[in-house]
Formats: sequence, C-alpha cells, structure tokens
Amino acid sequence: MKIYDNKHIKNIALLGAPKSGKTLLAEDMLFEAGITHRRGTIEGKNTVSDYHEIEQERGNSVFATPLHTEWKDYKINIIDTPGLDDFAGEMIASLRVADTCIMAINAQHGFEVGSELVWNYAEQFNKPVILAINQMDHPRADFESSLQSLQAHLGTKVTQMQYPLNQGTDFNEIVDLLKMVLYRFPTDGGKPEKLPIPASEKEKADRLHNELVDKAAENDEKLMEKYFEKGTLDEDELRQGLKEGMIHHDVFPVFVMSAKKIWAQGV
Ligand SMILES: Nc1nc2c(ncn2[C@@H]2O[C@H](COP(=O)(O)OP(=O)(O)OP(=O)(O)O)[C@@H](O)[C@H]2O)c(=O)[nH]1
Ligand SMILES: [Mg+2]
Repeated sequence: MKIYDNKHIKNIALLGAPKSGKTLLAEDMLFEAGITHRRGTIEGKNTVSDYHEIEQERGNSVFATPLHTEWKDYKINIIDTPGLDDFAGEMIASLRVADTCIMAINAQHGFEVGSELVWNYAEQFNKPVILAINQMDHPRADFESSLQSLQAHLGTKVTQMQYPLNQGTDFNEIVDLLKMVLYRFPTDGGKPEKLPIPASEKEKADRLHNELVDKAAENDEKLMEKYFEKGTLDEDELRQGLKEGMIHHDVFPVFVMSAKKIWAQGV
C-alpha cells in the first residue's frame, strides 16, 4: 500500500439507527473498491465488518470496525458503527476521528427514534453529515415520507440530491439532481447506465435542480455573485457551494440507495 500524508487520509463514519443498513453499505463499498471479491450478507454471517462471533450470533454490529480502501489519491478509512444505543460509546469514539459521516436512513421508517439518538450525538461533534436513504428496494420503501421526516426533524438544511423513479422491489432508477441524469442500474448492481432524464420527469427535476443551485449559492458569496451573473452554476461550482455548506452544517445532502443491491451512486 502507498504511504499517505495526513491530508490524503479521510475517515468516514457510517452512522444510523439499528438495522438501517450500515454494515451492508460497508460491504458494498469494499466490493465496489475491489478490496473484496464477494459480498457477504448479514443473514449469511459473513460480512467483513461484523466478523466478531458475538455480532454474528446477534445479527447486529457491536463494535465500531475500521475498514480501509483507496480512492483516487486518498486512503479512505470507513468506520462501520453499531446503531444500538447500548453500544453508543463505539459510535462516539468513531465520531471523534471522523472527517465526514454518512447517516443511513431506513426508507421504510424515515427519521426514526434510533436516528434521532444517533443525530444528537453527531450534532455535538459538528462533522459534515451525508444522509443516505437506504433500502429503496424494500416493498415498503417510501422516499417522500422519509424525506419529509428528515425535513421535519432537521429543517431546510436537508438538501435533496436525488430521487428514486421506481421505489420498491423493482427499484433500479435514480434521478440525479446535481448531474441532471438518470442512473439505471443493472439487475445485479454494479455500474449504472447514464441516461437523459425522461420528458415526464423534466419539470420536476428542473425545479429540484434549481432549488439545489439556490442552496449551493447561499453558502458562498463569490458563488452567489456568479449565480446572479449567469443565472445558474456549473457542476464544479455546485460541488464547491455544497461542500462549504456541509462543512458549516448548513447543508445535509440526501442521496438514495439500496445497499442490498449496490445501487448507490454519488453517496
Ligand atoms: N431490502 C433491503 N434490506 C437491507 C438493505 N440494507 C440492509 N438491509 C437488511 O437490513 C438488515 C440490517 O442490515 P445491517 O447492514 O446489519 O444494518 P446495520 O445498520 O449495520 O445494523 P446495526 O449494526 O444493528 O446497527 C439486514 O437484514 C440486511 O439484509 C437494503 O438496501 N435493502
Ligand atoms: Mg451493523
């Protein structure tokens, strides 16, 4: 493995209510990065992260497990934390060292009691938080009510980056509001096709894209000036504004995914 300086090492903590899908997401991340060559399952008791006997017996994480991968010029440490409050100490220790947090939200339940407990800890550390609405493939997945529950609890800083086109068991399409494309995933997961947004979705996607541009511009005076000059912002400018917003806890971006089918793009 290459030697990395501190600037090129990033710690990402996976947080969320019990059973929201953090361990399975970690499993996907390792697989997608080519670190592993098969994806384990919780039921199969063979995930990389829940390797301890007690975790396999219980079927949930008990310890915060650091996992490692490389991306571009960075070493990424992924820390999979337990969602149960009994093991909150493990999560708090991970929050201390995290550069960014990804908080998994179960699309069946939205922002649930377990999410709130985790959020209260995360807020104390003031780290950037990405919200990932997971389990979009579940028959009871409900994106709109999950998003609304996030907005009700966390307010207008909740920033929609994507929405699913076909939630539920057939889920394989995501409209991405930053890139303004439709991602269609193959049945077994993996790399998606990038397609134009269908005409029937154009109006909705344009409206939500404009809201995203407003949000990005709000966080940076120079960007705001550019926005007034040009009437819009390009992808890099959007990323810059959103990044500023995330650092200052003014933006909590929301992505959609299925850890079970590795349909996560852009998270
Ligand atoms: N349908 C569906 N099931 C999922 C998905 N992600 C996770 N699950 C299931 O949800 C259950 C919990 O998944 P985990 O990955 O262990 O969840 P966790 O957040 O790590 O749970 P704790 O360690 O207890 O906090 C398992 O049965 C998974 O198979 C998903 O995207 N879709
Ligand atoms: Mg877990």
